[in-house]
Amino acid sequence: MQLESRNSLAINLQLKLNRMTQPSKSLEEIIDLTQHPLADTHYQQACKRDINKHGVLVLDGFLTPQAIDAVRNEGKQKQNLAYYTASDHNVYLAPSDPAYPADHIRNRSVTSSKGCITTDQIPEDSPLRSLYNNQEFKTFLCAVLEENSLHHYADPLSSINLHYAAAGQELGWHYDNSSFAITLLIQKPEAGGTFEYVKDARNADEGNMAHEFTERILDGEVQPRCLNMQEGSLVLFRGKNSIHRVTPTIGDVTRMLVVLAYNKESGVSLSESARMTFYGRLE
Ligand SMILES: O=C(O)CCC(=O)C(=O)O
Ligand SMILES: [Fe+2]
Repeated sequence: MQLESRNSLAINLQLKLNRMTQPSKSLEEIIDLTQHPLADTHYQQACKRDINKHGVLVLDGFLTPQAIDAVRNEGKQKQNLAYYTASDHNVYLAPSDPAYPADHIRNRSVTSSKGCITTDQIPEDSPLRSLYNNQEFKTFLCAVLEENSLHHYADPLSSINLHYAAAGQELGWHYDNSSFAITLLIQKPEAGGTFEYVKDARNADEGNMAHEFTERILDGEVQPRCLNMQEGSLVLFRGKNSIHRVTPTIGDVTRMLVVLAYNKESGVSLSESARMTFYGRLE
């Protein structure tokens, strides 16, 4: 064997070993555990009361400044890989129903536009991977959200997503399909990019789609609440019945937001149609 290729073999091996032995980041490097003692049952109970009362929990200063910087830099480096979508949808995120006219709230069209990178595009040593997989973090989430266990998505795309909303991009009014969402704001725009919501506007479990009330919200006749999110805030939001939107970004600073998605059961993939819509590919 040539000396050169033996050397490059040795270097490759060393690189692999480094990667294998590089410890994943510990929780205290990523989260301010003094402000947010995740393992403390009193803290967990207080968070649970908060989200049950308000439908949302905002933990400011959750990420350490180092973790925010690291993820922001990763986001900037990978932005060229983002898949951009602009889609028209109704607030129920359901195919239109011919039983109603096209301008009825059931079928009324709103626009969402954003870019997104997927789990497989998040760097191996990203704090996001350490956080997402951390058992203490998952135990905290289970306690607050009253879930038995949380599992990663079986497909390679859907567990950790980083969203980009550049100037003019927005998320139209909608009700989520999932019962909770977990987000981290990484970069706040100069203006706009505001999360607005109306708590418990409908009751999907009782089949109450609240057509009239929802229409009044879209017509601007109901004053929504605004969430005050800062860079580094963790937001837990129950969006199934609380309609929400994110207003268009204003200015040159792109809104960057991480979505951490878990399943109640293991081995579940995001549906193929949703993956094609959001990511433009299946794997
Ligand atoms: O961007 C946000 O803050 C919220 C995202 C959201 O509502 C969603 O992905 O369903
Ligand atoms: Fe949503």
